[in-house]
Amino acid sequence: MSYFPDVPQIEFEGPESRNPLAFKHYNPDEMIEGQNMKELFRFAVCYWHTFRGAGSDPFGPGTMQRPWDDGSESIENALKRVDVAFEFISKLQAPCYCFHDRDVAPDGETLAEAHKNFDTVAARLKEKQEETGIKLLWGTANLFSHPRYMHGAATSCNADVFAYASSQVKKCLEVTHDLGGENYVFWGGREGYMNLYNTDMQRELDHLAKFMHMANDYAKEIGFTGQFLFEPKPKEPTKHQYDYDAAACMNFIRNYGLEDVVKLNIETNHATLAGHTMMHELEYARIQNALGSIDANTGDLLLGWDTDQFPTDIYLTTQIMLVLLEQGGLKPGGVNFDAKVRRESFEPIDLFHAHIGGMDAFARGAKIAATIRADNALSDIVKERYASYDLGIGAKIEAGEVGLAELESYMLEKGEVDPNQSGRQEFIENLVNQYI
Ligand code: XLS
Ligand code: NI
Ligand code: NI
Repeated sequence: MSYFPDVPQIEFEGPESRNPLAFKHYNPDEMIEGQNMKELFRFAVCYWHTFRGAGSDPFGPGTMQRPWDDGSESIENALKRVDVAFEFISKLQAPCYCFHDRDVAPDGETLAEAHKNFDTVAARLKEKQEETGIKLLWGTANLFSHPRYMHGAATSCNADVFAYASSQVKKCLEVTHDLGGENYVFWGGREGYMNLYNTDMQRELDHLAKFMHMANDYAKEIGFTGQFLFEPKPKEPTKHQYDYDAAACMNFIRNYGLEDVVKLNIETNHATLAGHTMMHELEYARIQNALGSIDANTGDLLLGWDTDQFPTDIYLTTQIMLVLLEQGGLKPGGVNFDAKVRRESFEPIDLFHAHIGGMDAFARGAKIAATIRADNALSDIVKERYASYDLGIGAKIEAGEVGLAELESYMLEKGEVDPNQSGRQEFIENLVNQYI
């Protein structure tokens, strides 16, 4: 039984191909800086947007045609969706997938029933993983959709809600572990606040940290050695999200002694909502050994919210790959398409076009970034720019050999600084354009 009978296995056909159902640049076996593309990207398809996204928005209901889905919350429907998902992911040659507990399995009337539903579907996921070799990049719990999470989960003012969320995380860790998941993600959902008049920020942050420590303790108990990831996002749904950006997350992580436990899962559209570029967020995480994984998507320049579009911009993917190659890849993390097709792109085939385009955009970005790196085109410029710290007084500053007094004597004797040099931004932008 095939759910995509008209779609063949997607193969690499090269840049000259005009076949929309073929890769022009993503070639799983092609080597980039000593790794093949499959291992370099570890592409993942996300379950929530791709198999649960209905295309609804605040102005109207869903538009998606998903002929296999009866729209019900039945177990049968959920099990059928697993078959659809694995056919899709296999045909796409994506090695991994990601889910929330409530994407894959129906919620229950009680927590016990929800656990049972999750187990039933997880058994099918496991079978399909074994059959296809597709791996679970990460699991996570949905701690934001159900009305009980109106005030947040770990940061809710209601201790029972904290307990419920903890139970969901416990179960989701068990399932993620059982499915060989390589990471576990915390996206804050509603972990933030709308108004300080009714909020004890200190207590909420303490609770969030306790929550993560408990998850880590439990992971150790069950032998889950996957990487924990904290996913920054500045707004939506609350006004002040505690996980605003990479810097806010790192400060939280250090403040609460989580630096050996949690890395970051950086998402493009979240970076831009925070007023940063994706490259900034990635580099900020990387230099602190905290770049764990990425959620690949993009926002829209003219729309100010989390549109989660598929990334097709080669400048964006080139910038991302400059950082990822510098780190030598993301393993055990990967590139998860936390992206959804537009509401107007409602046919199943659009899911293929979207992912093929995203994978090709990353492959092209990687090739361009690797060439820039092979030529040392940017690294030489940066090195040269800081050369004054390689010798003389600069080297002494970096080595901690001088203080204010020594620097004052140095400057009194010298009188004036060496002349500054041009930053050459326009020249460098032109240079990058030559590689695109
Ligand atoms: C939402 C987040 C979410 C996380 C997983 O904006 O990106 O999809 O990746 O909970
Ligand atoms: Ni995400
Ligand atoms: Ni998002």
